[in-house]
Amino acid sequence: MRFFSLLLAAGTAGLALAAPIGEKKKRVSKMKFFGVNESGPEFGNTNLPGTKGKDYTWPTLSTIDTFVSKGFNVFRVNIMMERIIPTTMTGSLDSAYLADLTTTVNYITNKGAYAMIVPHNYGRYYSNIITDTSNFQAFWKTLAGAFVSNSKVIFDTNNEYHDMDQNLVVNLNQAAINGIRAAGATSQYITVEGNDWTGAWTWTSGKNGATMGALTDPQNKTIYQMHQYLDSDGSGTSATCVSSTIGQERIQAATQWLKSNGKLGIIGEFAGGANTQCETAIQGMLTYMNSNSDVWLGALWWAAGPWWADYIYSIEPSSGTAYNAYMNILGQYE
Ligand SMILES: *[C@@H]1O[C@H](CO)[C@@H](O)[C@H](O)[C@H]1NC(C)=O
Ligand SMILES: CC(=O)N[C@H]1CO[C@H](CO)[C@@H](O)[C@@H]1O
Repeated sequence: MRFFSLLLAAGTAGLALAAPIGEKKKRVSKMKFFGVNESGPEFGNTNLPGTKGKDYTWPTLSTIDTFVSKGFNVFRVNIMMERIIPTTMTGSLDSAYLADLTTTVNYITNKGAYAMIVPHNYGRYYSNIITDTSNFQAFWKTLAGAFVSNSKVIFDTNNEYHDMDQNLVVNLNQAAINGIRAAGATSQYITVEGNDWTGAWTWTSGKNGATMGALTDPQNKTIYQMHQYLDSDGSGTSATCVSSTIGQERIQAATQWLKSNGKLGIIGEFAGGANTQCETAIQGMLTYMNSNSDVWLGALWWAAGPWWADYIYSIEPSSGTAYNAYMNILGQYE
């Protein structure tokens, strides 16, 4: 039993909530990464490229400080492919969007944290499923080329492929790995995502388990990114969780898959509503991950960002619904 288990017991009894949110917790997790999604640059995606400040925005940098001071060490920065490389995937970087992305990334990595760059594109470019793997490889070679010298950047090939041919999803992930490494970005971690919204709970019952293990990376620094919400359909749209034990239950089979296949995983998105049942379920999942930290490298809450308003999972400091419900809980696992 590790120290965090004691904290967890205290939390269940309501005692951990006595700690002020501003207090930095002792790092008790064995997991390498713990962090949040940063939303904003991918907003307004029905208007491409759209206008900064009107259709989309960038994270408020001071909020990064708040998370870092509490021990969070990874930020998943959501961008749009069409904004960073407009018109065609074989095109060039948009200098204004790249400058803003670089400002955000450097701010994060200068604090010693990791910045995970993820095109929030669901395997689509201008709403069409990406079928040309060589164009996708070119996209990634160009984008990764801008961050070659920053080893604290993590490249996430795409957010939540879904309703796509399974082999295509595998091939797109492989093309991204090839493009990133061909750019000379050899020190960075890459996360790959599966079909079916990369759900952990369907990883082995669906087709990901049978196919995604085939990916190869010459640097052997590829992590399998899965997402897990705890509402009935696993979509992350309800504040109600199925049960207080649904967290660990939903990731058990995926954990076994990682172990049997010698792979490493990360839960790139998870969240629950601000209620006792969800809070217990979230703690159960993180505790389970912590005790399987040989394969689970970390977890990232969905989501922070300045434009979430009263969104059920908003962890934006300091008014977000989840900020107040979950910061002390998550603080046990950073
Ligand atoms: C690649 O990484 C995995 C996961 O850490 C490890 O089990 C495996 O031994 C590594 N393979 C090589 C060839 O280093
Ligand atoms: C579960 C969840 O919050 N999904 C959101 C992911 O991000 C996109 C784009 O910001 C939103 O539209 C989804 O609602």
